[in-house]
Amino acid sequence: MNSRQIPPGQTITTKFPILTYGQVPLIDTKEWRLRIFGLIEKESIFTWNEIMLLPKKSLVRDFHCVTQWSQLDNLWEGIRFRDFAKLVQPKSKAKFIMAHSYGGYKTNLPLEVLMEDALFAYKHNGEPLDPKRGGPMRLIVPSRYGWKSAKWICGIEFMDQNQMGFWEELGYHQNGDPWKEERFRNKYE
Ligand SMILES: Nc1nc2c(c(=O)[nH]1)N[C@H]1C(S)=C(S)[C@@H](COP(=O)(O)O)O[C@H]1N2
Ligand SMILES: [Mo]
Repeated sequence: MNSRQIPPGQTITTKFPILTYGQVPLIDTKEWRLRIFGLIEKESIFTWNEIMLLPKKSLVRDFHCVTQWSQLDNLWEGIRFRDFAKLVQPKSKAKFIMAHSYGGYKTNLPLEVLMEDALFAYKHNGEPLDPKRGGPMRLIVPSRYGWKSAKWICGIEFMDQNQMGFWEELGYHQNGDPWKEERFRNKYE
């Protein structure tokens, strides 16, 4: 028996689940770009070498997919969103972000959630992030369901109002906190 606390309705998996809508894009780090736009002081486009100049941070966290599997103790290495935000300076009006991915996937979150412990991750369990798992770079938002952790990240848009991403438009929750079981959006929200 594992006595570890996991969120309600979840089951621990020891497999290596991959959940992707559409095809896996293959992006060379030489071609990779991260576009920062919307309500920030300076719109900018980061190259791989530029983002790699920022401080690095390792994080061990459980990963919870809304389809009810949880994967324990993932070791991620990346750049903290918080450190990144210092550089791009969101305007005070910016309250939400849309994470954009290569391939067109997108997902929205309150800015303050990303400021907690979100990472731009490029390593998983000590290895460069596999393309299937979002390499070369993905977002990891440990406090939310997995769909908020956008793989193949290519853009962050800062917004004053919440807008819906891919799964959110299909009825999934705006916030997606697994401990509150925020799986689906209330019809009237
Ligand atoms: N770009 C993109 N990011 C994505 C997805 C996707 O389909 N496309 N799936 C999400 C979902 S539902 C989950 S649970 C996790 C799965 O991450 P994994 O494949 O590393 O297990 O990625 C999330 N990020
Ligand atoms: Mo998921």
